[in-house]
Order: sequence, then structure tokens, then C-alpha cells
Amino acid sequence: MRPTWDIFCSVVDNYGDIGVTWRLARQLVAEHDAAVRLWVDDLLAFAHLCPEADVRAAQQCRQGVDIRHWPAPWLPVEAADVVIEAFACELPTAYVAAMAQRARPSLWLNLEYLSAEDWVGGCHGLPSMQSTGLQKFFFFPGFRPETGGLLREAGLLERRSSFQQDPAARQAFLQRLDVTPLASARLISLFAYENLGLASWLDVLAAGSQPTHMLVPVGRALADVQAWLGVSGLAVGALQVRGALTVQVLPFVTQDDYDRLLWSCDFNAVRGEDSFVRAQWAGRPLLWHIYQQQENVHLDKLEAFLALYINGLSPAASAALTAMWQAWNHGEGVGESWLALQQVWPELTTHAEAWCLDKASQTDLAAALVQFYRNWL
Ligand code: TRH
Repeated sequence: MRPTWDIFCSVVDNYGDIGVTWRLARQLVAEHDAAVRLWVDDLLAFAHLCPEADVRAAQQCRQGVDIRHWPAPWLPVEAADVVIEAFACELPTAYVAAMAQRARPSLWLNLEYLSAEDWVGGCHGLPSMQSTGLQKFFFFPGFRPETGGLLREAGLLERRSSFQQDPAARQAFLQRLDVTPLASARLISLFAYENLGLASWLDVLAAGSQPTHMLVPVGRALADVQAWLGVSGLAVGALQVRGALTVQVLPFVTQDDYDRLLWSCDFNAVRGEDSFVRAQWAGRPLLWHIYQQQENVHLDKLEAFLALYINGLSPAASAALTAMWQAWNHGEGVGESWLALQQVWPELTTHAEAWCLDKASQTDLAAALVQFYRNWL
């Protein structure tokens, strides 16, 4: 019998919550022969990632995943063998009761947000006793072997390498998005939140000697780009040139195409959680706009990641990278640190690939979840 999995996703904002759970659900189906229901409370957010989705359907099958609109009020269903509550979203009380009533109770996992902090390894896999008598286990993704790892589909890096070694494939992909950069242009993707530091970056790119083609998916960063350009109402396909900088607005593409976009670029500005991980799998230098949290706890997460990531970099490269990431996440000017990065570019590029390969030597998150379930049985 195929094990059954229920993944619960409450969309807090943006696309990270549904992005991670949709990716995980697809991988469990494709690689682990699991029967997966993905319960999501916001089908509009889901349809952003899966354009063929029907936003009115209570139930639909997409890429082998049984997508359920999380109903309010809850309608009773049989509980699955494994239940993932993503990012501490609260499960319906009746569903928790159904988990406990099974002949063999469900395995209950709280899939946490990604963090590089030290304490994560010590908390990964710990149980917590619930009033129903069930145990809930904390499952922490992470960058170290003692964590649950990172989402990475089988063969991802092989697909990425063949794409990056095939200029025709890259060109065909970019053409599909109507992107035709100059042969000498450096390609940058920009996926970020609102950021006061952006103008300083665009200033140095426009004033630079090397042409830059910046690709900006429609979304939250666009207002700052428009303000810097001094225009409004930019839509998908819009192209603006200022000095050496060309800015082009892209549509929001599927996750697989977003991977190809990251693989195509020389430098990727990413944000949140899932795009951040995908940029690491692209093996190219990156800039992370971390998701802001109350009391600035996100800044500890930023420092924890940087401490790991700069390992093995020269003092000049780690100083330039750290300066740019910190300034970007404080909304401060990044022009100077960007210029400093140019001095160590080859080193950064080699390092990004080495980091990617090192992280890929760890068990991926979906496989770690399946292993956790097997050990628990
Ligand atoms: O969208 P994000 O900022 O999401 C989040 C949420 O805000 C969440 O509440 C928060 O907890 C989390 O960040 C840390 O960033 P993220 O995680 O990178 O998710 C974006 C998703 O959108 C990711 O799966 C990649 C995908 N994507 C596409 O599929 N196509 C695109 O064109 C782009 C730009 C992104």
C-alpha cells in the first residue's frame, strides 16, 4: 500500500509557504511513491505557481498531487499515515482527533522554516507531547548534516549542469521569455521585497563599463525599480535602458522555469526561503533578501547563514559579500560593496558552485522525511 501523506499549508503571505509545500508534495509523489493531499487555504496563491490550477475547485489533481482547498469550517476526512503541518499552521481539531483514532496513529510533523542557526540541529526531530496523546515532531530543514536538509529533486544538479553547458538551451529559454541580452551583458535576476538600497545598486550598474541586463519578475520590487527609473505602470515585457543598465520586467513563471531563469543568470537576487535555496542550487553568486521578522530575529538568521557561507572565502571576498548582504538587508546603499564584489568575482563564482555541491552531498529534505517516517514505524 502506498503511504498516504497530508500536507497542510496556510498561506501567510507571498509565495514561500505554498512554494515549499507544493514543491515537497510533487517530489514525494514523483520520487517516493507517496499518495499526497496538499491542503491549501489560498488557491489564488497556489494558482500563481501552478497556472493550470482551478481556483474554485474543492479538489483537483495537479502533477499527481491531490490538491484540496482547506475548507472552513473543516469537513471530516480520514487522517493520513503522515501529516505535515507546514510552518506551524494549526491543524483542524477534528482532523487531529482523527489522527489519534486511527489503528496506528498518524505520524505528525511540524515542518519548520529554514534557518542556519546552530540550535536548529539540536531541535531537529524532537517530539512534543500533545493533549490528544499524540506526539508532534519538529522537522527542521537546514544546511548541516544534523538537520532535515534542503529540498532538492533527484537529478536537479545534473539538469542544471547540462543546461548551463548548453548555450543554445539557455538562449532558447531566454527567447521564450522575450529576453535577448547583449552578448557581453551580465545577466541578473531580481526577486526581492521593497528595498531602499536598490537605487544605489542600479546607480552603479547604470554607470558601469560592462552592460548589465536585469530581469525583474512582476512583484514587490517593481515599485522601487520604477521609482529609480522615474516611470510608472511598467508591465510584463517592459524594457528600460539607463546607461549600461537594461531593466526588463518578466512574468511570474512556473517553479521549473524560475529554476531555468536562475541557472541562466550570472547573479541572482532572491528572497524568503524557497527562491533562496533554488539560487544556491543554481551554483551562481547570489544576494539574499531575508524575510523580515518581529524584533529583527531574521538578522540572526542572516548572520548564521553568512557565517557558514563565507567559510573558505578569502578575507576580501568574505568582507565584500558580507557587506553587500548586510547593507541590502538593512535597506542601505550597496553600490560600494557591489564594486568590491567585482574584484573577487571569479572566486565568488567558484565558491558558489562548491557550496552547491557540498550541500547536495547531504540527504535532501523529502528523502529525510521519508526516512524519518520509516524509522518511526
Ligand atoms: O514569496 P516569498 O517572499 O515567500 C515567503 C513568504 O512570505 C513566507 O510567509 C515566508 O515565511 C517565507 O517567504 C520565508 O519567497 P520564497 O520563499 O522565495 O517563495 C517564492 C516562491 O515563488 C518560490 O517557490 C519560487 C517561486 N517563484 C516562481 O515560481 N516563479 C517566479 O517567477 C518567481 C519570481 C518565484
